[in-house]
Amino acid sequence: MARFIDETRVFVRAGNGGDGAIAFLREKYRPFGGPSGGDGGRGGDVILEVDEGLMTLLDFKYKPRLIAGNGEPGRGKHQNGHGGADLIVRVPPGTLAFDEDSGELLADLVLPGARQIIAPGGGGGSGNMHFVTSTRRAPRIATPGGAGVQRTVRLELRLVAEVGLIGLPNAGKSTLLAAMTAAHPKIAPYPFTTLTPNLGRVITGIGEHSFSIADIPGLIEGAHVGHGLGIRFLRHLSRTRLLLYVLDLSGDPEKDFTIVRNEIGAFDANLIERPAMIALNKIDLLSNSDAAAAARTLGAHTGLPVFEISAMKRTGLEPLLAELERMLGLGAPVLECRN
Ligand SMILES: Nc1nc2c(ncn2[C@@H]2O[C@H](COP(=O)(O)OP(=O)(O)OP(=O)(O)O)[C@@H](O)[C@H]2O)c(=O)[nH]1
Ligand SMILES: [Mg+2]
Repeated sequence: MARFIDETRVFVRAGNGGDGAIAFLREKYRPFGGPSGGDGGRGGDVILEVDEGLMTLLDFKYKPRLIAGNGEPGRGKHQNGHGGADLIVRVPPGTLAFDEDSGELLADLVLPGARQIIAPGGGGGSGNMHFVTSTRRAPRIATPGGAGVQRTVRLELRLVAEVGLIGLPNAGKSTLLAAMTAAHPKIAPYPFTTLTPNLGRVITGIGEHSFSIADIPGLIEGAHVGHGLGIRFLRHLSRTRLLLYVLDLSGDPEKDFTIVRNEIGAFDANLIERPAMIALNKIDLLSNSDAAAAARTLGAHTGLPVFEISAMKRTGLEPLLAELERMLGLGAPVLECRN
């Protein structure tokens, strides 16, 4: 499996502009013709462009220097230099770019095909043909090309998903993702099976709508002070519109809810305000009446809608998906790939 990298640094350098030329026309019968030095070409830009097929910044580990082409100098006979080639760098949806030194946000790219220049190329210099005046017929003046911007850029990925799955390790988040989408995350009966986020897409209606779900590694008490895998993956919840708590009915779901809620609140208090609901999972392990009673208590305790499900047996998923869609404002759901 490809390694998931959601933060990295790259050095970027845009192209320098080409210098303007100093030249004079020397034609037969006109040995002292006018100034003819052309302009330098502008330097290429370094541009980020979203590629929907990418989900990690891993490529940049192997390609930490991104350099665009320099502009060519101007030439005689009024010829301008060619511009330097832009460097177009593909990044996953959800990529942010910051200037490492100033902290300035240079790009926040979400939609497929979205583009942003993160280092502009230098302008081309002017050739001497522009410096003629009535008193200065043969200027020996041209301007140099401008320097391209160079900077260290911190790239950060915040996955683009409408729904974020959160819960303790082993609650069944990855199982639920696999049940609702075509994703094939690793699932196993021990904590911290998921080490990096997984994304899946739920296709709804006749395929015209869809929304994506992020399954992030499980949280434990004290995650915000580094316990377990910590809270660094919680950044992937920042773009979600809705949080889905996955709680294991066979444990203590009320206590687990409180732990998870406290941890996400310690990371970012705004996350607590986000619309949320609960998938009370593993109902296959209890009798129907016990499950229903637990769901009622949990609903009263949390004030959130509670759905009784078995992600493993794929029961109770339709009402859950219908409510997710309703809250996201989409049409009726059709599950992708429910073998
Ligand atoms: N009986 C039962 N077991 C389930 C259900 N859903 C998940 N499991 C099991 O619970 C275990 C953990 O499931 P995962 O989907 O890996 O849990 P997770 O929340 O992704 O765990 P982490 O990745 O460690 O955070 C696996 O053995 C699953 O088969 C369910 O509805 N019923
Ligand atoms: Mg998992």
